[in-house]
Amino acid sequence: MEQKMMDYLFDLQGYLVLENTISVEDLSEMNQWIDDHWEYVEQPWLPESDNRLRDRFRWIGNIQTHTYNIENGVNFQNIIEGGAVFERLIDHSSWIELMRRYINSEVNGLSIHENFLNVRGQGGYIHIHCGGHVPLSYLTFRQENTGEWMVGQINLLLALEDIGPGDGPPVLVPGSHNCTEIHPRLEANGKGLVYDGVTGLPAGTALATKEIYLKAGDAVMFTDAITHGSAKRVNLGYRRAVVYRYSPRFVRERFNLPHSDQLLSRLTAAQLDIIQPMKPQRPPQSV
Ligand SMILES: O=C(O)CCC(=O)C(=O)O
Ligand SMILES: [Fe+2]
Repeated sequence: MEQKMMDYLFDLQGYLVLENTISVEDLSEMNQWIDDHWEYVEQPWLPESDNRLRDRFRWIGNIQTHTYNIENGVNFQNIIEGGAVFERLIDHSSWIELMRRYINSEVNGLSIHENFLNVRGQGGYIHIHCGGHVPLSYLTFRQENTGEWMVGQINLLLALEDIGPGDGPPVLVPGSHNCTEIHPRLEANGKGLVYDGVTGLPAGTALATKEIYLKAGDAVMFTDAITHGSAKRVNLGYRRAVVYRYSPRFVRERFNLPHSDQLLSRLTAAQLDIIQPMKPQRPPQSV
């Protein structure tokens, strides 16, 4: 699609669907990674105890089995530690120039706020969250005075298998990044919420949401300012997706998970600039 058309649609809707973004080899390699780690899908967390869920997350090297809420399924956080195929996604040519353009990386630099692989079984979903009403620092979209791009976070959700009706697709409220009215499900006692922790309902049943269907290898990129979540997965089996969130370099990593020396030594200079945008500074070693 022509750049001008993409700009118009991204501005208007707050999201773009990118088709066929990655090779079939990369797709099957990522699916193979999931198959190889299936025991973590079946038993993502350490046995129940008095500990909070976050104390029960497991580790595969530097990758953490995480969830925001148990119904979201398992997030393999820090999946860039999972091998070359996940490293390639950091600055993949199918989307990196769009990220740079809309985040305005010439001024803001570029970083990844969070990267994970999500596997979600039957009954799983995400509650509705975000929207134009939320005063969260990285939910910017444009510079107010000049109108230049200044998107504070763009999520890239890549489907590793087809995601259709009943598969628990992501849902978005098109245009809601520009909406000042509070989405009805995000209003409690006259105040706007960031996240619907009140109703416990899947986002797919909320007003004005649109299900986004993706073929394996397609991706949806959306401003985190848009009101979104996912529909409940009613079909058997599991939804497989990868999420990388791009932000200005001033936005710190969400969970501060470790980068191994091996990973850092393998990354290209361009990838390293994204993963470690603020290089650690140390005084010179005294002898
Ligand atoms: O899992 C989904 O479909 C939605 C994910 C989501 O809310 C996000 O990536 O910010
Ligand atoms: Fe989200």
